[in-house]
Amino acid sequence: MSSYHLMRASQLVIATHNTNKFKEFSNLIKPFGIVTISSGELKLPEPEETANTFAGNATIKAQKAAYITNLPALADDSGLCVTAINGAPGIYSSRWAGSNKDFTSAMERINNYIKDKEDRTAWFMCVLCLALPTGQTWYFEGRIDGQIVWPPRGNQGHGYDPIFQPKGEIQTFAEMTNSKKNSISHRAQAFHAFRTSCLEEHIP
Ligand code: ITT
Repeated sequence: MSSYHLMRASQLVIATHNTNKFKEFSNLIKPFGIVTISSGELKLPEPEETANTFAGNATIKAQKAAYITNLPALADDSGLCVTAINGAPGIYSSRWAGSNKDFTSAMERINNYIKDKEDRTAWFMCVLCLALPTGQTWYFEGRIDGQIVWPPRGNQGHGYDPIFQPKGEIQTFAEMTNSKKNSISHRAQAFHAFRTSCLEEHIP
C-alpha cells in the first residue's frame, strides 16, 4: 500500500520501553511537530519478542501498541551484529544484558568471543515498523558498519555504544555527542527513510 502521512500535531506512540531509544526518537521527531508518547509512559505491557527477525519483532511491538491505544505506533527493533560470531547478539542484543540490563557483562561477553579473532567488524541494525490500529504496517531500515573496540570508550549513549566505532570515525558511539550519533546511526538512517515517506516535509 502507498505511504502513510502523519500530519503536524498528530499523536504517535513510540512503542518502546527503552527510555534511551525514546529520547533518540523524540529528538529526531520533535522538529516535525508530532506529539510522541512512549509505551513505557502509557504503561503498556511489554510484549514478548517471539519472532526471529528484527522486522518480525518490530511488528509485534508496533501492532500491539497501535491496537491497544487506537493510535499509530512506531516500533524499533535493533541490535549489534558481530561478524566473527555469526551476527550475534543480533536480535538478542537486549537479552544478552539480562533482566538487569547489565551491558558491562554483555560487552565483556562479546569481547571474550572475539578477543583472539582477527575480524572485529560489526554492524548495528535497526528496523522500524509503523503500524495502524487496523493492523497495516510499513517498514524502514538502517544499518551502520564499524568495528568492535576494547576496552570500552566513552560514557554518552547507551547499550553497546562504548565498544562500537563506526567505519571512518575515530570515536565510539559513546564518545560522540548525541547530535553526531543521531546524524549517522542505524536508527537515524531508518528514521530518515520513515521521515521521507511519512512526515511533512517542511520544518518550522
Ligand atoms: P524495546 O524492545 O522496548 O524497544 P529494547 O531495549 O528491548 O527495548 P530491542 O529489543 O530492540 O530493544 O533491543 C535492542 C538492543 O540493541 C538494545 O537494548 C541495545 O542493547 C542494543 N542497541 C540498539 N540500538 C543501540 C544503540 O543505538 N546503541 C547501543 N546499543 C543499541
